[in-house]
Amino acid sequence: MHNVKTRHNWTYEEVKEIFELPLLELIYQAQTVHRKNFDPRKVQVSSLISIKTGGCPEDCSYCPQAARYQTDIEKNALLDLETVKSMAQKAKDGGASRVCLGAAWREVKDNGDFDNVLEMVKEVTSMNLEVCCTLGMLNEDQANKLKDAGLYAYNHNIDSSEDVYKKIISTRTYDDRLNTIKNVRKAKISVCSGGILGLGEDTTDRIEMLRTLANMSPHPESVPINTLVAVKGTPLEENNEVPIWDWVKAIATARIIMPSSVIRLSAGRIGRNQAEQALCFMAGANSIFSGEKLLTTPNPKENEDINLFQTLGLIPTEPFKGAQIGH
Ligand code: SAM
Ligand code: DTB
Ligand code: SF4
Repeated sequence: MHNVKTRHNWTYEEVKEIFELPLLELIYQAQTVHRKNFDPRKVQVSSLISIKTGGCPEDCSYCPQAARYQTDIEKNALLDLETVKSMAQKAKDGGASRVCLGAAWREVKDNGDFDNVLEMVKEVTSMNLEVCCTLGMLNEDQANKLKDAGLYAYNHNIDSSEDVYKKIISTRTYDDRLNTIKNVRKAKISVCSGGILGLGEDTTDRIEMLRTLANMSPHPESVPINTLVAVKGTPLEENNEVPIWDWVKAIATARIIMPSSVIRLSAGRIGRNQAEQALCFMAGANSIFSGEKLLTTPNPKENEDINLFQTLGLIPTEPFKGAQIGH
């Protein structure tokens, strides 16, 4: 049995040994670690708001928002403050403790749009909501400005192993990604970083991705584990749906090697039944994205999630009561 001591020096072999445990043993160990660190009934609920949709110059093969792929999404320029506030209020009324403002940008630029985002961060934070942003690459100065505006968390995923990353994105490097995460960390903003299953990776890549996250010091406070939402028009449109067992395995391994992080059952919940999602919670997931849309793709409807929480006896976490920064 793996104890709950937080470590940042995992070897590939150690993570592999956990990842390849017999599945029910893995779930049991993950649930045991989970209960030592968290209230097992509490699940943190985040809601995504796409503040700037589509037209992105990057070539991430999975992403419907990349300008170079012909996908059926509704593009828009940066939303105005009032629209964002009313969407945030709706998310709060629906039980969300965090809203994540997402922009289809390669990087933040020091311009009027960024000033408007800083204003959104201030206003939404004052509604007693945790605000997370995902805006692409950031330098140290921009991270500090977001922190000063009250930003609670910043999402920047490593997506997969470095090897797979090179195959799915050519317009930036894994090191660019890690560097932004460092800038966020330096600004004392809570880090949200995870990945996507179903990009064509093998088990080795999944283990490497989880090991890279677990060897960050401190661990990301929040770790979204997405499964690919295959979107027509993107290079990965024909990829197969990730089997639920693969999702459970990745979540359980993440739970054991990052015992105090919030593990988010992220994109890809739509079409998964209650029993499948319950297995993910048993394996240590303790966060979801709520709302009928992720950024551009569908997510379970509000009443389905209310029903899920009722059936499983889950309770949404209050704002600012999740994982503390720096473990
Ligand atoms: N442009 C910024 C960036 O790339 O960091 C922020 C927005 S981007 C859409 C945020 C994350 O969404 C990506 O890093 C990726 O992990 C995830 N994502 C995008 N498209 C996805 C898809 N089709 N299925 C699952 N996850 C996806
Ligand atoms: C994360 O890991 N997943 C979210 C959030 N962080 C920004 C995004 C999922 C996007 C899924 C595809 C879409 O809806 O466009
Ligand atoms: Fe752009 Fe982010 Fe989509 Fe990549 S994942 S194409 S950077 S919006």
